[in-house]
This record gives sequence, structure tokens and C-alpha cells, in this order.
Amino acid sequence: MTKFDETSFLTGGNAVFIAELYARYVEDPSSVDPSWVAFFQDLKDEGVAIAHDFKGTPGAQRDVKIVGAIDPEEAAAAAKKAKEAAAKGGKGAPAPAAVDPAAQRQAVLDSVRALMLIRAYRVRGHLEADLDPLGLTARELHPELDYRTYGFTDADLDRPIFLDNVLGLETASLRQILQVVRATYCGKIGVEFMHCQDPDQKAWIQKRIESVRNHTDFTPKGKRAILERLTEAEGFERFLQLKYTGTKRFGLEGGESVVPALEQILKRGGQLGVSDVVLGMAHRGRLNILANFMKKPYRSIFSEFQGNPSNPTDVQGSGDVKYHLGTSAERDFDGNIIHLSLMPNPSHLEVVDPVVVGKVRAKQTQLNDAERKQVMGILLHGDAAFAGQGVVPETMLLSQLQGYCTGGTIHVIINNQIGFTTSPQYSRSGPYSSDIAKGIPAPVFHVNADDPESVIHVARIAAEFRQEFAADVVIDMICYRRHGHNEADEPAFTQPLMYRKIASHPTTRTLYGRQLVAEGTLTEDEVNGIVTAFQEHLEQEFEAAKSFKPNKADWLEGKWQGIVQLADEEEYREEKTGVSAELLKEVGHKLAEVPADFNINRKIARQLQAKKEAIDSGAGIDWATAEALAFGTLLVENHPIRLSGQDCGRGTFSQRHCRLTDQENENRFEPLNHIRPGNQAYFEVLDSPLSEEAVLGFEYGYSLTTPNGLTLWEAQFGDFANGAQVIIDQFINSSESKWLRMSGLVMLLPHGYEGQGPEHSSARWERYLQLSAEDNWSVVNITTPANYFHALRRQIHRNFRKPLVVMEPKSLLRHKLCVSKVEDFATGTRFYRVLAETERLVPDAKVRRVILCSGKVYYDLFEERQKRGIDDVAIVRIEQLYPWPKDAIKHQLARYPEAELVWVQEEPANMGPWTFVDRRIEFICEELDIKAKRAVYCGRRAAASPATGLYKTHNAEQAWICDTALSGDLANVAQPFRRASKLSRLTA
Ligand SMILES: Cc1ncc(C[n+]2csc(CCOP(=O)(O)OP(=O)(O)O)c2C)c(N)n1
Repeated sequence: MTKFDETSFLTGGNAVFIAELYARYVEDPSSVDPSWVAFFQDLKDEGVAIAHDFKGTPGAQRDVKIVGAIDPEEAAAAAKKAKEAAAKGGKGAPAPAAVDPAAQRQAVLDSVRALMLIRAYRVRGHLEADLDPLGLTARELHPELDYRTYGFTDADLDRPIFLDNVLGLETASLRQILQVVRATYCGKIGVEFMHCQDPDQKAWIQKRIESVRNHTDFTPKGKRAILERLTEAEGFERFLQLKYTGTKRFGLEGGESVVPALEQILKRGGQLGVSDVVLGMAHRGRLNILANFMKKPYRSIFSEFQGNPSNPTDVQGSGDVKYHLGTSAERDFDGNIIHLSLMPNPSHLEVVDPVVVGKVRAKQTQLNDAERKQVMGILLHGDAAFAGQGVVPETMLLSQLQGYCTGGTIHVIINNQIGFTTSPQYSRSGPYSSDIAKGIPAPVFHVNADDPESVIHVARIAAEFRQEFAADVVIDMICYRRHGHNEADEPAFTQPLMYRKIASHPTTRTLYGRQLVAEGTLTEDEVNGIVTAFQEHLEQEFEAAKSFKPNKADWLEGKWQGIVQLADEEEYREEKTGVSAELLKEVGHKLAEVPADFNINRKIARQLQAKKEAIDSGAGIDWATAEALAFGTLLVENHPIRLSGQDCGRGTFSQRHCRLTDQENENRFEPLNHIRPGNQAYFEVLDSPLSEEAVLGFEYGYSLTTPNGLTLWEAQFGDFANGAQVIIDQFINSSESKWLRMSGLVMLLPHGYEGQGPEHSSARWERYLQLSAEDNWSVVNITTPANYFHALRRQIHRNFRKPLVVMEPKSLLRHKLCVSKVEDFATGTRFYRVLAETERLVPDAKVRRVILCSGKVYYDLFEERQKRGIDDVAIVRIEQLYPWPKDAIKHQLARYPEAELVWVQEEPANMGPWTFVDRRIEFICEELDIKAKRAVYCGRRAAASPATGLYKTHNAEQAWICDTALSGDLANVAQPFRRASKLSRLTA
């Protein structure tokens, strides 16, 4: 099919056929085939509703069939039949005799062709819109927007055409139609909305823009306000350039229109019920937005430029560069008070997106904003980053999912037509930076930033659309970047032509000022007066900056009241996180209860029964039950829980089943929400989409606003968290230090060597350990269900918040030894960072060897030791690797002064905890008067791949580790980093 086949059926012989059909349809709809009735109805209802459908998008079936049905023979036969019927005066009778049939046919044909043309403008008008302020992008005429494509000629330009109210016109000439569609679709705004599959959304946008020809008439007061905002945006950058020439600020110059656009979103949003907005944005223009939109005092920004910290000096942490900092503010728009928070963000572009969305969701939950109209997310993007970063579509994927939706995010692309030094033709395949947004499908408003009124007009529509449809919407604001990527860069090295053009291009404010003078809205003096007044104000602020001192850090307020900053590790006290026997029983019983009419799966019914029996008997409580008990007890203490991850409702290993499915109707039931109905917090469990980065970012964002609740993310297998590494590096482990943002997020990462191959064995926890410092989080590899129960509960019962990284077991979920007793959960019990030897061995002084290990390998060692009847080798488990429980380990090692010391791990020596623990153990040995001076390594030799893919090899390796650790000669296992022979991955 050539590009224009989709319209060709209206030309030539088919046109006659359709004209005949249409005439019959107008007379009597039942006289034509029902598929044609639908077709003509579409034409009438929404203009013409077919062109884009021919491209094979969903919903295209009917129309494709129609086109396919029109073959010349069929058409000729149909036309003949119609004529015969007319001659007989039967059904489908001809028009009244007074009407010339040829003229009538022409009129119908004109209407259908005009509707096709109008439709083409709705679909592709944006391609001819005047979007580039620099005029560097050649605007090619698109054949589908040429009336000649539809069979019209110049001679047809002034003939009246019946439109039946399409475009609000009863009748219009082709010339008038072209004027209207070009004004609406090819002015300074290009709209892409025909890809939206919801007919209501399509119809709404069409009506909204066509009814006003895509233009708002601003009042003189409104125009003045726009000019003032532009003056502030431009003046602020100029001032910084003047006072701090060459200092990096990633200026907004060229994109100043975004400031009044954001204000408009809030203004209109406020009228439509928005009271809380969370914003995320990158470096570009951030200082400007902080100052002129968030109203961060100019003096405090100037003070930061002078090298002063943004927080009071008693607040610890690394701090961050000024163009990454966040802030919050309250602003009043015509009496609507809107709370704003701009999230701090790392340099890594776009990664803040899911964090913002997660935070919005959490706020909505807390405010009971069921319709999601009160709290709104706004994301500002760069054009290169929006097109390039995978987290953008991953985040958009969440937008309509029940567990993640936020009533729509407004995306604003500050599209300066360049990314650092890379021009768009080298950075994306599609025509627009925004193209990825069409996949969800969100409408896109492209707008020329040098026309601020158009920018504000689309900002208003975007806010209305979001409030109306609870869906994402994109504003692609096409502008330019007046300087280099930062102010020290020379852009002419790479884009000389563009920058020659920019050098002579007046600023947006200048152009708008001239426009207002030309229109007579303001005098030139008034325009200049606005500029001078603002400059004077900045000078005063500049003076005030010299003595400016931040008086408080912007954290631990509101929901965070009562939470404290942990001063140092010494303050770690293990809270008593046990619960009463009665509560444990109450929760435990409820876990096994389902409504009488619920058809539970038989196997699961047996599992639930086993749980109940374990609780009643007081022994044999497994991992999943312990987890459910932690959840249930927190819920009755009024702490909400949100668990999200791939297939986490059932559990990847079919262990959790915290959401049950009725076998007859697939209704769902969550026992944890029915412990004390009406008198407990809400348990939310969500099978997430198959994304790590966006979902983890979302949950992290959620946790930032939910200090009173437990937020958990589970990876399908631990190493898949790799896909979310940026969130881990740049938010989870460092946000408290950089930005004073605490989080109690829990990451559950299935981990353990069980012969499942390179990608299902290791959660690569060496990475988390390497990132550990300054008490930034806890990293645990727990071996008992009760200890897991306490680790979860202490997340909430501490008076500070730290993320928790859990190496989650797999085979231990069903291991007969990996069970706990009821008393391990009881009042007075707590989390143990180190677990001592549990068995009766020879006296401590006679113990020959102490094995230090963490996680599942403990059970392999334990069973092997019991099998061999060894009683002089002690095994000490380190349940929490970070913060390193030095004193507790020291306490254990002091018991065995004569023993040799071995560190056992399943991971290769370059992975797992070995390099993390080696020197730390050595320091403990140094401090103790014991024989061992350091631990000997026993595990797999350093390797490129974390594990073997061969089950037999795995078993041999595992057996070797246990054998060597318990009975081997440690002198032979001391070279973990020696190059492995082809045959052996072991250290022997
Ligand atoms: C993920 C990521 N990759 C690379 C960079 C380095 N970088 C910083 S800004 C930038 C260009 C961004 O271009 P665009 O998104 O169009 O925003 P602009 O700077 O033009 O406003 C690049 C490549 C980064 N910060 N983050």
C-alpha cells in the first residue's frame, strides 16, 4: 500500500459508488449494508473517523474491511443496483425530482472529500505546524494535507460544501475550511491525539481545540502577567550570568515560557480540585523553576552560588550541587492553596520519574484522594532524555495500572532541540522526542515556545484533560538553548549554524513585549518598567544573600514528625519487636480463614491448615508464615503495608499466597485485610508489571511519604534488581546523605546457590555491601523465620528510617530446619544480628575451628556436620552484614580462643561478602587475644559468572565447600583469587 492508498478510494470510480451509497443512506439508512451505516455514522459523529485506522491500529478491523470490499466490479454492480432501485421507486428512492442528481452526487462527494481532508488535518496537521522558534526545521508540505489529494481542484475552492456542523460549520467553502483547519492544527500548536483509543478523550480534545480554533484570548491583565513571568525567568538567568559568569547553572534561556506554563497548570488545576503537586525535573532551568515557580528565595540561591550550604551547618550529609536540590512550598492561586514539592534528583536523567509518581500515589492514599484529582504529578523532561531513557516508557506503563495509577501525570518536555552536543537526527528515530508517549496512548501538544500564549493555552488544556480523564498528557515545548550545554561550553564547536541563528534571535520576552506594544496592550515604557523593577529586586536580594543563613533543614516535618536522624552506629539498639502470644494466635488463625462461600484451591487449603497447626502447636513456623505474621501484627498496630513486585501475591516460589483466588470465579481474597475488619491498616499486595527500574523507583517514592507504613519491593530473582541499579545507587542508598530524605523501603532479593544457574543464584549482594557506609541502610541475609519477622517489624518500630536489603531465601522457604518456634516471636524477643552456635559441642576452648557464614549455606554446613558427627567445629551466622555487627561477632569469637577461623560462602571470591568481611574480621582478631589472626576463605574461586549452569557441577562444588569448611586443611584453600584451571572453580 502506498502512503496515500488510504484516501484513494474516494477518487475515481469508487467515488461515484460512495456518492450513490451516501445518497441512499441519507434517504434510508436501512437500505445500505450495516457496515456502511456505521461508516457514515462515524463521518457524521466525529467528522471522519477512519484515516488513521487504516494504518492497522487496534480498532481498525471494520474500516480495513470496508476498504477491502470496494473492488471496481462490486462498486459498479452496487451503483447499477442503486440506480435500478431508484428507477423502480422502491427503497433507496432518488432525491426529489427538483434536485439535479449530478449536482446531488457532487454535493455528497464534496462533503465526503472535505470530511476526509478535515480528518487528515486532525491526524497530521501537526506536521505542518509552525513549531520551531528558530525556523531551522524545514516544514515540508504533506500530501495528505493537500486538498488535491482528495480530488479537489483550485476550481473547487469557493463552492459551498455541506459539513453538517463538523468544525462547527453548517456549510463552508473549501477555502474557509482550509483556513479553519490550518489555524487549528497548523499554527504554533501541533496536536497529536487521534492515536488515543478512548473515543471520549478524542472527542473531548477535538471539541476543546476546534471550538476555539486552538487559541485563547487573554485579557490585558493576563497578558501582562505572562510578560512579568517571562521577565522574571529571563532576568534571573541574566543576573546570574552577570554575577557568576561562567558558573554552571544549566540555564533556562530559550525555554522561559515553561515558567508561565507551569503556573497555568496550577492555576487551572487549582480550579479543578488540585491541592498538592509533586514535581520532578532535571538540571535544565531547575534554578529558575526553584526561584520563579517554587518561590525559593533568590537570596538563598545566591548564597548557594557563593558556596554556602543549602542546609544549616549542624545537618550532616554530603549535600549536593545546587541544581539537584529539591524544595517545597505553598502557593496561592486565586484563593486555591497548592502545596508544591520539587523532588531532589540525581544527575542521571529521567530516573526521578517513577519516584515522583510513587510519591504522588502515596499522597493520594494518605489524603483518601480516591478520584486522584487532588494530588498531581508534573514531570519536566529534556528532549534527548525523554526519547532516550528507558525509564520513561517504563514509568508511563504504570499510568493506568490499578496499583500504580495516579490520575495522570502532566509531562512537559523542554525541547531545546539538542542534547548536550547531539542534534535530534542523531538521537532518535521518530520525528518527535515525545513519540514514546503515544504508546500508552497519551495525547501530545507540540507548541512553539516563542508564542507564550499558545504555550499557556496548551498548559491549560493539559490540566483540564488530566482532571477530566485521569490520564497522562504531554506538552512538547519546542524552544532552543541560548548558551552551551552549560554556561562554560562553546556550542558553536558542534552546532555553528544553529548558534549563529540563536545569536541574532530575540528572546521570548523581547518578542512578547514587542507583541504587546504592537497590539496596544502595554506601552514600551511599561514593558521596560517591568524589566527594571525586577532587576532592582534582584539587586536587593543579592545584597541580602551575603548574610543569608538557612534556618532549618527541610525534613522530618509533617508525616515525619517524631523520626530522628541517627547520629552514629553506636546508637543502634535492637528494639524489642516481639508480640504477645494472643496477638500471634489471633493473626495466625486469621491467615487461615476464608469466607464460607470462597472456593479455595485444595492445595492451598492444606497449606493454610498447616500454618494454623504450626501456630497452635507453637513449632514449625516457616518463612512465609513468619512474614505474614510480621505483616499482620503491623497491620493491627495500624501500620499500612504495600508489597509490590513481579508475581509477589502468590510469590515467585509459590510460598506466599497472601492473596487467594476463588477457583470458581477468580475473585480475590486477602486474609491479611480481614484480621480486625474496620480496625486495622490496609494491606496492599500488587503483582507489578515486568519492570524493575520504574517499579522500584515508584516504591521508593512511595516510601518517602509513608514513614508510618512498611513499603516492600520484591525482585523475581535478586539479580534482576540490576535493571534498577540507578535507583539503588542514586536514591535508595544515598538520598539521606545527599538530600536528607529518609526511606524505610524493604528490598526482597531472592538469593542462594541451588544449582539454578548463573542468573538465578546470586542477588549480587557484594554490590549492596560495597555501597554500604555511614549507616545508610541495613543489608541482611537471615536464616530463621523469626529473625526475618523481627527484621521487618523493626523497620517500623525504630525511631529512624533506613532502607533494608534482604537476601531472600528460596529453598529455605521449604527447608525442614528453617522453621521457628512461637516463643521466638514472643514479647521481649528481638532481631539478632549474629546467631551463635546452637548445638552442644566440645567446651569452647576446645573448639578446633569456627566457621563464619551468612545465609543458606549455614544449613548445608549444619546438616553435613551433623551427618559426620563433628563436635569441635562451631558455626556462627552473621545475619546482618551491614551495619557490621562488630561487637556481636567479637563476642562470639572471644569464646573460641584456640580455634582457627574460616569464612564460608557460596559465591565466588570476587562476589558475595568475602572482600567486605575479610579485613573487618581481621580487625576483630587483632583486638582479641585469640589464636586466629584472620579468617581463611572457603568458597568458589573468583569467577566471571556467578554460578555454574550444570547441576552436577553445582552439587560437586557445594559438597567441596562443606567438606573443606568442616574437615579440610585450611592451608590448601588460601588462594581464592588464583586463576582457576579450566576444570575447577574451587579454591583447592
Ligand atoms: C542517563 C544520563 N546520561 C547522560 C547524562 C549526561 N548528560 C547530562 S545533560 C545531557 C543532555 C540532555 O539533553 P536533553 O535531555 O535534551 O536536555 P537539555 O540538557 O538539552 O535540556 C547529557 C547527555 C546524564 N546526565 N544522564
